[in-house]
Amino acid sequence: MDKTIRKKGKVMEEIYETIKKVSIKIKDVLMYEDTDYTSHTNATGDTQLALDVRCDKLIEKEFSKLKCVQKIISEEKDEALHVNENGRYIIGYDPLDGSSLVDVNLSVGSIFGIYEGGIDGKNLASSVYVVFGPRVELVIAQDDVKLYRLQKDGTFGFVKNVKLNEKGKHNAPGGTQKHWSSEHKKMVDDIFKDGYRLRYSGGMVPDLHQILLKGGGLFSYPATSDVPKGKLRMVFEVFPFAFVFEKAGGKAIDGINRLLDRSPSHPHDTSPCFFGSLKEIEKVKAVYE
Ligand code: FDP
Repeated sequence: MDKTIRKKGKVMEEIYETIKKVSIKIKDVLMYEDTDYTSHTNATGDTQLALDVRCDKLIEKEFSKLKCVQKIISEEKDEALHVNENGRYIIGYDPLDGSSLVDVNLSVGSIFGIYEGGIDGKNLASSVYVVFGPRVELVIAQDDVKLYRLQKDGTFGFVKNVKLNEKGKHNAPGGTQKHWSSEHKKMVDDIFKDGYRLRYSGGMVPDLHQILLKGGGLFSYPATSDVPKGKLRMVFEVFPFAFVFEKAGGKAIDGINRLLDRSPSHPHDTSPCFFGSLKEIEKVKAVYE
C-alpha cells in the first residue's frame, strides 16, 4: 500500500479513537450531570444547556491534543479554535445535537465532520456520529458505513456495515407544519398515502440513525416561512449526514442540488435538507425541481 494512504489511515484511526474516548465521557456526563439551561445562547441563537457546554469542552480538550487537527469548529462556539497550523484536518462538530430532548430523556447525539482543505461539502474526508440512547452506538462513514456499539468492557465493538435499501418505509418530516409550503405539505401527505410510517423524535441523530438502520425512508427539514434557509447547520449536521447517506447508498439534497456540492459562506450557515434512499429522493426532486 502507498505510504501516504497508510499514513492517512493511521491519522484517521487516531481521530476515531479520540471520538470513541470522548463519547464514553459524554455518556457519563449525560447520565449524571445537571440538565439546566445556561444564560448563554450559541451562534445560532439557541439557549445552551450546561451539558452542551460540558460536552463541547470535553471534545475541545481531546482534539486539542492531536497533531493532525488544524482547527476545530463547534456548533457551540462563535469562532473556530486553532489547534495546529500544520494539521491536516478541520473538525466541524455538534457536541450535543438534539439537546432539547435531554430533559425528556430521549436519545441525543454528537456529530463530527472531518474536513480536509476547508469546510465545503466536497472536502469531507470522513464523518462520524454517536447516538446516546439506551445504548451508545457510533457510526463511521469513510469508504463505507460501519456501525459500532459500546460494550461492557468499554470498547466499541463492530456490529455491521450499514447499507440502505432502494426504498424505505419510514418518513421523518421536520419543521413546524404551519410554516411548510403547500408543495411540501402535499409531498409529505403523498408519502404517507404511499404507506410510509411516521418516525420523528425531534433529534436529528436518532431520527436519521433509525432511517439508516431500518433500511431507508426520508428525513426532511425543508425551507419554511419561519426558517427560509432551513434550520440545520451545514458544517456540523447536514454535510456529515449527507456523507453518511451517500456512502450507505442513499442520497442527500437541498431539494434540488446535492448537499455535498454546497459551500457555506459562514461556518454556522444552514440549509434545507432531505436525506433518504433513492426512491424517496426521487419523490422530493419531482416536487422541488
Ligand atoms: P435541537 O433543536 O433539539 O438541537 O439541531 C437541531 C435539532 O435539535 C435537530 O436535532 C432536530 O432534528 C431539529 O433541531 C428539530 O427541530 P424541530 O423541533 O423544528 O422539528
